[in-house]
Amino acid sequence: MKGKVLTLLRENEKTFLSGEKISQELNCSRTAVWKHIDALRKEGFDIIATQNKGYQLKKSGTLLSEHDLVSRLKGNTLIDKVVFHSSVSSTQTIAHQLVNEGASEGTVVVADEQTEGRGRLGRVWDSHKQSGIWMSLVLKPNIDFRQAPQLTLVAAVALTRALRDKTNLNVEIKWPNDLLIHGKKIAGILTEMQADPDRIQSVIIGMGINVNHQEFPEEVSSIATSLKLETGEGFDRAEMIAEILKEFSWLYETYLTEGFSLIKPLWEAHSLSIGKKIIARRANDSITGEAIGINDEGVLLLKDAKGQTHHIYSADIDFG
Ligand code: BTX
Repeated sequence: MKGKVLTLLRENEKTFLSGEKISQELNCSRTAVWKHIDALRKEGFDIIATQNKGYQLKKSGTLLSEHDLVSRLKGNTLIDKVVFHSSVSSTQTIAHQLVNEGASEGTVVVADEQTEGRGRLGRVWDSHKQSGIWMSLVLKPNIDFRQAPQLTLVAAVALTRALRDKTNLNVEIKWPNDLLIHGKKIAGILTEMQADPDRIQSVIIGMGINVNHQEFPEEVSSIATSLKLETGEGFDRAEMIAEILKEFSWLYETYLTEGFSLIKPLWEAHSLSIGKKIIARRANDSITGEAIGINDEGVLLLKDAKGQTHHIYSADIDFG
């Protein structure tokens, strides 16, 4: 009910809504309306009340809340359930647990803080409270498990488009899972899979975006940036999440119906790696060469000095 009150206020942001109107719309008492307004204010929503006019939402709260997210994601055809925690070890861990308990496609786990946020290969992902977007999305695509890494690229396109749209910043994709602004990391994607021998059970797409950070811990301060550091402005994280998931939703649907070939040009349009001399560091070796593109499977193609083309399925990339 609190979420519904919030939705109504948001839908009427430019006017006042009387307590009576809200109570009629939601079929509850005016006292109940007042209680929900009070609870929303405690969550950080700036709701003004004027006698004879009613309530008006001034601006969204700086705190993330489940009600706010539910209200923003209403209408997103992919999102089935929103699970919000103020603090968790990792949204990936929670998403895996939820899948084991039967969570459906479109379950999204969002946290204000992660105490054990992780990147690839067990690396640490700094996930301070009240600054970033830390979320994991459960997918159950009917695809071959070898195609699952393509979903990282779909997510990279969605994130890039959403961040560019909301900030006008030149966000670029560094294959396969980093988003950079002016060469510094603004976001990372972690794709994890649960699979039986013959089929994918679920793919969990973890996205970490640095939004309102003023500073970073020493370990990452030279390589990381945030939207606030780049623009001088703070951003509403719930609004940003809604935009990212809106982009992801249609791109994912396009991917499932049309295949990766339609996603590929969108990815290439924002790629920082293509045409650059790079060093691909794999588990057991490194290859230096020019990144000449990705193929229809999303695999990076690297041409070495001898003109031989290597297929890079997984690696860390440094620019040479
Ligand atoms: P990655 O392995 O490509 O990058 C990890 C590296 O990035 C770290 O070793 C560190 O150098 C640097 N780093 C750590 N924290 C940050 C940060 N906040 N900003 C920029 N650079 C940083 C990238 O892995 C994938 C990250 C996915 C994070 C999401 S958050 C929601 C979900 N839950 C979870 O535990 N992980 C994912």
